[in-house]
Amino acid sequence: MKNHNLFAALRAAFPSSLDDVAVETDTGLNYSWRDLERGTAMMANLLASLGLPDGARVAVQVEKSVEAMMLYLATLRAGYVFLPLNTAYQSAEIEYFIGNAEPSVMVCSSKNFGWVSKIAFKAGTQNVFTLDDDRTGSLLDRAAHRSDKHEPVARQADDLAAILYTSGTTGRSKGAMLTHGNMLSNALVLKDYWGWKKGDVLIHALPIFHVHGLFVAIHGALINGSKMIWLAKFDSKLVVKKLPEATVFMGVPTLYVRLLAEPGLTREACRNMRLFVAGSAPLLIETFNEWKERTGHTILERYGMSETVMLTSNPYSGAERRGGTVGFALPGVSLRVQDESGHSLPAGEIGGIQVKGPNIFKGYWRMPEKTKEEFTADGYFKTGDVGKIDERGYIVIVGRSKDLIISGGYNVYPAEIEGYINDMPGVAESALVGVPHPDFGEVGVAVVIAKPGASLEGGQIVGELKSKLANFKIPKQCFVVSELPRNTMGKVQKNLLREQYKDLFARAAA
Ligand code: MCA
Ligand code: AMP
Repeated sequence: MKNHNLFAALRAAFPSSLDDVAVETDTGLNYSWRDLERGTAMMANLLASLGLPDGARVAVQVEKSVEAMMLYLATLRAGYVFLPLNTAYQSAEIEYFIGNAEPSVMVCSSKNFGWVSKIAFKAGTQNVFTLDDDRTGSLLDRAAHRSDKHEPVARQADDLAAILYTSGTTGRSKGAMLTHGNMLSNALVLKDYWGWKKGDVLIHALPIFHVHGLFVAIHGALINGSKMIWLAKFDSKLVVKKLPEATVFMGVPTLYVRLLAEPGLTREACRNMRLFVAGSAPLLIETFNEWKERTGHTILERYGMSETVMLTSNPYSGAERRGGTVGFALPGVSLRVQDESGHSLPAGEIGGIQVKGPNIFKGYWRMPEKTKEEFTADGYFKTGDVGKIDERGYIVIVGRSKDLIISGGYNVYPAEIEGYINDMPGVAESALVGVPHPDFGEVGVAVVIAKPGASLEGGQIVGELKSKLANFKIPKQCFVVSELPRNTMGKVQKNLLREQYKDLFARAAA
């Protein structure tokens, strides 16, 4: 019977000359395809030696490194379930994820071992390893003693490969369960749709704990046997320097905005480039146009979610790439726009975007009720994004029905931050809204009401949040006001707050 293990498919695409360079790092290290093959085999054998239960989760919060990527691949190879965690998450956030996912293995940076292992052991995790970005840590020490031969464990297309935490519409984070089949089908579609070819070189400058950097970029390069130029952290100068050696780049809009600020970004620097892909947040038309003017390249914008991997894309060839749109539904994906009563809308009309296809996730981890709510009776997933199909068939996202702020490509859920603010002494109520920002696209601004007699200070509230939450979730400003605008039902009118504060960061843009 065919093995649907995603790793097996990626491995099968490695070039026959295993000594070629697969990954070149910004510290001057070269990893060959053989290194990836052997390194992932040794890590997979280590995982196999731990006697983990079937479907065991391997939770990972480490700095970006090639070894961290290998750990992801090794987890697939060994047939377990990968659970990546943003390095910005702090203890309360990690405690929630570990408590919810109950991983059998936790891998963290050695500097965090003290607090992470405490949380993990308390939650029943039996194996806690360290992995640092300088090729050290107990994971590598232990894997070094293992065989470098390993047969990818047999998996069905429907078997779980990864869990990605995302908040979806409301409330606490939910684990989106992605299968081997979800990810492989998407990787194969994108290989074809984006015209991946022999000799392509990808600049990998995104974090590897979310869909964009971990799946779209890594799967894209590996399934095409393409070399990656690996940047541990996004650095606009370094990207510009490396552009002449590359053919493909992927980034969130903030990366494009920062690259445009580099005088070295010229047509000459992009002479070998074939494709610039943007996604994870709306790309402003100004950025799209400026990029075209400066580099001669038309950015290809696409749209996806943690629950679905990639859903739509502008065309690579054969038709125009239209700024301000996310292109067409990918082959195999059915996409429709519906109104609130469940009627499909004709082109041009705005409604909720719903999708179906082999890339759509299996459901939310241990939340069958929530999963049911997010699907229609005929099996479409409700994305929570609001959009329309334009007169030429291009999909345009106009907003979100979910209360979500996307800041620099990271999702911030107002309810979570409001919850923390509301728990502070002296706070009666709070609202977090997203406002335009020249660098991050959108950032959170908090508006707070004090309890009678309490005296609050915005800076202090921000300071307290910093000790509890990932840095990208921290409101860039916090205002203490005497009242919040409300509708007749008493509900806070966030649209009015967004309007009131929309120019807060406009000056920085000028
Ligand atoms: C950093 N800061 C931020 C953000 N990142 N503030 C708001 N939003 C952010 N995204 C703040 C920090 O809190 C800190 O503030 C200061 O900026 C410097 O932090 P540092 O980490 O040095 O920032 P940076 O290295 O300049 O990072 C900016 C970044 C990064 C490179 C744009 O945010 C990034 O890599 N974003 C990409 C996210 C991504 O991959 N998303 C894909 C999700 P202070 O100094 O006050 O402490 S996948 C997805 O969405 C779907 C499925 C899809 O379609 O792809
Ligand atoms: P995540 O929860 O990190 O998977 O983020 C998914 C959300 O990112 C989607 O539901 C959209 O709201 C947003 N998104 C992704 N790509 C785009 C895009 N090209 N334009 C606008 N929004 C996007």
